[in-house]
Amino acid sequence: MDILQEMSTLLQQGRAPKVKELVEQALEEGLSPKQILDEGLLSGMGIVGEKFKNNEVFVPEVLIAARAMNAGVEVLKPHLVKQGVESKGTVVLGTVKGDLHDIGKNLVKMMMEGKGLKVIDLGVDVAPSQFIESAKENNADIVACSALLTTTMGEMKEIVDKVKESDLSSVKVMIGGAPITQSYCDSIGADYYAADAATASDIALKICVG
Ligand code: B12
Repeated sequence: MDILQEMSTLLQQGRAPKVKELVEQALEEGLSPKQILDEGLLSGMGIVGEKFKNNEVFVPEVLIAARAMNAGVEVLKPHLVKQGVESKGTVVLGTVKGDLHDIGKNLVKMMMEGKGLKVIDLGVDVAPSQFIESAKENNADIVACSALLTTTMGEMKEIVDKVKESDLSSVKVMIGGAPITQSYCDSIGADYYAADAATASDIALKICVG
């Protein structure tokens, strides 16, 4: 089997040490870091994302595959920076104030990173002002907010209002989490809603690269 195809398969199986080894081997064989990233790691993560969206694999498999992806990316990182591969866009991501649920947010982060986006993860219990400050500091394309509680989802309206009030007119607000719906998204004037991490990363990439 071709080394990149093998890397993709092992990543889907979540075999982090093997993936790391193959990335090292591919670099030694002279493959370009970008080719390894696109055709080995991102291709594998893309397949996992599709399967997750179709309920063919579940949260544990995605987390394990993402760990394998991270192991491979760690080896590639210095080479990618050297080669000047730029990130495709910047997303400021967090779980809203009062809410400590982060499993879904972390999946969104992994899938977005898997698409080549830079994700600034503000963690959980993030106040609206923190989203705004970070978006300004990092020249973000997207502010992405997660909420799992009906009592905290109202925070998203404040974030949307604050983005509109500040000089961040080109920044899009994306929202998600179990209680969030498209109609809620429309009612608070947020730009995008996605029901799952794979769709969230597809939309984010489209926003950033057109
Ligand atoms: C795990 C869990 C916890 C864990 C959280 C651990 C952690 N590190 O996250 C713990 C035990 C800490 C917890 C605590 C609480 N929980 Co809780 N919890 C859950 C549970 C069982 C699973 C949530 C989860 O991780 N799902 C798996 C992930 C993968 O799914 P997800 O988050 O929905 O994310 C997906 C999508 O929504 C989307 N997505 C998520 N974020 C984003 C963001 C963007 C931008 C986009 C586009 C998409 C997107 O993509 C993800 C992947 O596809 C849910 C039940 C449920 N059905 O949701 C209850 C649930 C959310 N919890 C609930 C409650 C009540 C609480 C507590 C108040 C309980 C208590 N009395 O203390 C506390 C609140 C603590 C707090 N302040 O946040 C209720 C909420 C009810 C409501 N109507 O608001 C639920 C629904 C359980 C229930 N049926 O009662 N909880």
